[in-house]
Amino acid sequence: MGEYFDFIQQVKYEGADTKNPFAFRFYDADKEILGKPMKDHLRFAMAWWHSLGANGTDMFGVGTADKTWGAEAGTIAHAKAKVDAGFEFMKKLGIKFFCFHDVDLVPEAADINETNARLDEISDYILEKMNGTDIRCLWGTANMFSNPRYMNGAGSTNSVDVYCFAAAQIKKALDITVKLGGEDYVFWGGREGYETLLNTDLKFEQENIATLMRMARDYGRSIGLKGDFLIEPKPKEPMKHQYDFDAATAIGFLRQYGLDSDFRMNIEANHATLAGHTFEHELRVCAANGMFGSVDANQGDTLLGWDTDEFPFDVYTTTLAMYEVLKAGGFTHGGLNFDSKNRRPSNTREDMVYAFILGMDAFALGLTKAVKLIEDGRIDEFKAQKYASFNGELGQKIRDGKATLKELSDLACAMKAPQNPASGRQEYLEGVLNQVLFG
Ligand code: XUL
Ligand code: CO
Repeated sequence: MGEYFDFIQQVKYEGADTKNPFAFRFYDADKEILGKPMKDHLRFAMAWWHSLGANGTDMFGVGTADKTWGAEAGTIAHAKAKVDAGFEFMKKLGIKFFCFHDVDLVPEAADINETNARLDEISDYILEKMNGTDIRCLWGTANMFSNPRYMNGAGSTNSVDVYCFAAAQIKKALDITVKLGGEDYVFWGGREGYETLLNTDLKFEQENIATLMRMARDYGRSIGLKGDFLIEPKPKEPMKHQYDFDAATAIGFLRQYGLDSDFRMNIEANHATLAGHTFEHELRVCAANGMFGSVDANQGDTLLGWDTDEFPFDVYTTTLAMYEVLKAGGFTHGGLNFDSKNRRPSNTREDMVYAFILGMDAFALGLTKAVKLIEDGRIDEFKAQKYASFNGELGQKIRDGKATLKELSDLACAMKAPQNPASGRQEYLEGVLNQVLFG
C-alpha cells in the first residue's frame, strides 16, 4: 500500500500554542474528562462519502479534488484504494470510527446481485484492514436517493418493485454493518417527501415508510444489530418537503407507528439549522424524549439556505452541543460523524487533514468548555431557581397531574392578580457563557 498522506505521520496533541499545522491544539485523545478519556466522549467518525468519495463536483462544475486514490474511478481497485486511503487517514488522525452508505463502498452494478457480490468482497477487505486496529464501523446506511429508481422515494415510492429494491438495499447494508461491527443503522429520507400534494398520497407514503422501517428493525435484530436504528431528520433538500422534518416530527412518527423503542435520532447540525432550529435545540428535544442517539457533525452558513456540510469551527455551537450531549448522558452507541466536506477550492490532501484537525479541535474545545459550564454551575442554578415556584405543594400537585382546572381557577380568583415572574436574565447568562469561553 502506498502512502497517500506521506506528509504526516501521527497527528498528535501539541497544545494550544503550537504552530505546527499538523497537530491538535485542543484534542488530547487520552486526557481524562469526567472519568473517561476525551476520545470516548467524542467518538469521532469519518464519513466515507465526503472524505473518500466527494471530489468537489457541484451544480456548476466538475470536481476539483482527486479522489481516485491512484486507481481507475469506478472499479473494484478504486474501491480498495479508498479503503487503503481511508484506513491510513483514520490511523494517522486517531479516528476510531467510520460511517458508510452501501454505494460509497463499491460502484453500483446494473444487476443488484453483482452489487451485493462487490459489497461482500469489499467488506472482507475492510475487515482485513480493521484487524489489529481499534477502528470500527459507527453506522451504516443504504443510499436510497441517488439512483433514478428512487425519484419518487424509496419507502414512499409509488412502485412496488422499487420498494423491493429499497428493502434489498437495506437488508444488504444491515448485513455489512453487522459484519463490520457497527451497532447503529441510519435512515436518512432524502427522497422521502414530496414536491406537490397534487400527486401525493401523504398517508399512504408515511405508512409504507413505517412498514419498511419495521421490516428493517425485525431483520436487523434477527442478525444481531445491537444498537439503535436512527432517523436523521432533515426538513428539505433534495425534496421540497421531507417527512422527517425535524426531531419532534420524526419522534411523533416513530411513536405513531410503534417504532420508538428501537429507533432514536441522528442529529445533523446543518439539518437543524435548515429546519429553523439550533443544533442544541434538536439535541435537547431528543434528550427530553429519550431519543438521543448520534450526531452528524458539521455546520451550515447563515447566509446560505442549503446544506453546506462545512467542517465545524464555531465553538459557541460545539460548546452548547456538547453541553447537551453531556446532559443527555453522553454517547452510548453513537458518536460524532463528520458529515462534512472541504470547501471546493480546498482541494488537496493537506486540506483534508486541516479540516479534520479543525473539526476535532472545535469539538474538543466544545467538550472542555461544556464541562466548565456545568462545573461553573451558574446556568444550571439559574434554571433550577427559575422554576422554583413549582417546588411547593401546589406546584407538585400540578406536576403530578392531580390538580383540576376549577381548583386552579379558584386559586387565581382568590389571588386576584399574580406576581409577575422573575426576569429571564438572558443577557446575564450570555455573559456567563462568554466568561466561561474566554475568561
Ligand atoms: C444528507 C446527509 C446524509 C446522511 C446519510 O444531507 O446528511 O449524508 O447523513 O445518508
Ligand atoms: Co448526515
